[in-house]
Amino acid sequence: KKGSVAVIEYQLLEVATNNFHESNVLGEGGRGRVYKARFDEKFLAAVKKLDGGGQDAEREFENEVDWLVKIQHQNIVSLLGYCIHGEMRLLVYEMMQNGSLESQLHGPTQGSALTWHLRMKIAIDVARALEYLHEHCSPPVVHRDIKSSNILLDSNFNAKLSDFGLAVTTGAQNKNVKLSGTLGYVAPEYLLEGKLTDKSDVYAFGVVLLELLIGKKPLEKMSPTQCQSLVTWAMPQLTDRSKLPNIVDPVIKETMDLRHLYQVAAVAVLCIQPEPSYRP
Ligand code: ACK
Repeated sequence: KKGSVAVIEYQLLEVATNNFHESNVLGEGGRGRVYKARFDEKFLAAVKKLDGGGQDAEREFENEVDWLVKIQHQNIVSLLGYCIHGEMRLLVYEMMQNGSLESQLHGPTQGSALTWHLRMKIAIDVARALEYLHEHCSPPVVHRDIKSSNILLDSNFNAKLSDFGLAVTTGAQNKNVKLSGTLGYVAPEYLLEGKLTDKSDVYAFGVVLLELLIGKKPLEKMSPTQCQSLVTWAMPQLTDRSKLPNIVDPVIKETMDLRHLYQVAAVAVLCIQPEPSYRP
């Protein structure tokens, strides 16, 4: 046992996932497949089997275990156990029956299960997880990869934050941290200047809020250079209230501090197709 997280025998996981059979695949993530595991009649869990991804993958596996041993919160997915078996790295999580927010919003059901009330509740759940990481952890923890595919929903649609492979604490050592995250969610000051603070998560959370509101995905197929030039292009345009995209509510447009609007609008520009005049 490490903290309250169990070290689980590989053979047990083979049985629980029916030898990692295709029929038990819950989905595919950036670092590997996730399988449904049945330990007995009542107890289900999700097992992430990491692809052998070299040093980066190994570092992310260790980071994920180290953080989730320390961090426990009702809006953060619980790590129940992990397993190291030769080259194999397995992470065992509580089962989140309704999958990711991304698959709910952009999958075949196109968000039809998500009422406005639920969307609001999901936003509050994620905000609670971030409040915990930024305000109650000492030193504060920056997740660095807030996005809809890392927000999981349980059988009652309670939202929990997952994937702490890239999480870091704020502080001096961040100077050498490699630029990472997901394009479309990465804060402009981090992308352009490498400046990382807990506000980078807040920016990404803003993108998630817009996804919840408008049901569209941010522009994730852009190259880093395209994304960077889009952000650089967007910034000066957004210092003028009258140029703000129509998605911003007129009352908010009039009353909100322009610096905040500027940030909201920058997110909106990243989420919605750029104007035809823009050429990356
Ligand atoms: O969107 P999904 O259905 O929900 O597909 C992805 C896939 O695995 C890769 O991340 C699903 N997934 C991840 N963790 C869990 C979990 N703890 N419980 C249930 N499904 C999960 C995710």
